[in-house]
Amino acid sequence: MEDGHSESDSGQGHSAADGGAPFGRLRHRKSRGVPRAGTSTGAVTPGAPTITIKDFGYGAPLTVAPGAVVTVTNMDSAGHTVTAEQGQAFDVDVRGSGGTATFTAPSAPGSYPYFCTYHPNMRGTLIVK
Ligand SMILES: [Cu+2]
Repeated sequence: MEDGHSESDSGQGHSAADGGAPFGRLRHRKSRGVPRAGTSTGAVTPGAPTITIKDFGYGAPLTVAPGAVVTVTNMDSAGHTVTAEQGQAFDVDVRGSGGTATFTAPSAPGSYPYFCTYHPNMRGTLIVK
C-alpha cells in the first residue's frame, strides 16, 4: 500500500486573483438618445447611408452595414442608375434634379463596384462590412 502521498493542493488550484473584472460584460452603449419623433415625412433619415450623385460622379466609396438601406440622391439634371457590376446585388434608377431612390445593401460583406447604365464611365464602390 501507498502510504499517503501528499496531494495537498487537490481541489483548490486557483491562484488568487478573483477580484479582477469579469469579462463577458463588454457592452457598448451606443444609444445616444435616438429621437423618436413622429415627424417622418419620408425625408432622408439623418445618419442614413447616402450616395449623392453629382457632376456625373458617385463620390467616395460608401461603407455600410450588411442589409443597410442606402439612399441615393441625384443632383444632376440627367438621370442615373446605381447598378451593381455583378450578381445583380442592387440596381436602382434615380431621376435627376434632386431625385432619390433607395436600395438594400447586400448582406454579404465585400466590395461591390457599381456603375450607371446610362453613362457606363460613371463608377463607384459600395463596401459592405
Ligand atoms: Cu448616369
